[in-house]
Amino acid sequence: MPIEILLADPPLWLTAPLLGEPDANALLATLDDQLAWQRPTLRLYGREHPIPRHQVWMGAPEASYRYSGRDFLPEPWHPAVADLRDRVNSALAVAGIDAHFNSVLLNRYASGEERMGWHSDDEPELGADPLIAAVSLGAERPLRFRWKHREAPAFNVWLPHDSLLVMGPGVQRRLQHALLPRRLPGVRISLTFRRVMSPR
Ligand SMILES: O=C(O)CCC(=O)C(=O)O
Ligand SMILES: [Mn+2]
Repeated sequence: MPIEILLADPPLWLTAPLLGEPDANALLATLDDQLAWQRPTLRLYGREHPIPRHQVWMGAPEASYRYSGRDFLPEPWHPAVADLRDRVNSALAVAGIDAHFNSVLLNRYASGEERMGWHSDDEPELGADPLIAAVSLGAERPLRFRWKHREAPAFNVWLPHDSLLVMGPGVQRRLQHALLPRRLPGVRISLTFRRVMSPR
């Protein structure tokens, strides 16, 4: 698997292809068809707003997780997602990284209008300096990064079908990321693997 080093410090790596076209296409179709996609609402300035995408939180039974001010109990592992988790864990083990992901947030964007706003994945449950690995399937979209202290210009990372983006230690502390709306067609599903450190 060729690895493209986007940033050395903090480490930001992209690798593609991850599974190969036939397996990636089959996984996209399986997830699209078989998961119980949800569109929870968020309370903003006293009003409820449905999130601008669908999602499923999946993981080990004890890995409950707080995200955007809400508690989520994980869905049990879907076998196809558990297989992908094992592949991502072993891909990182080859690079000497002990990832042990025990949970994943799956996001489904029906089109380029659907999005995720600026944030860092820095919830306390993820530990001091989390490692996050994001698998992208379907429509290619840019993930935009900006430095919290504006020490360098913001930049885009285009995430092709069947790719793996590794956000290493320091990325969540020093940068934010967002999937901004774009006039692009096509369904995209991302899976952001995480390790919940202090399961409750
Ligand atoms: O869809 C993406 O690539 C971004 C998802 C993301 O940032 C997240 O799940 O925290
Ligand atoms: Mn994120």
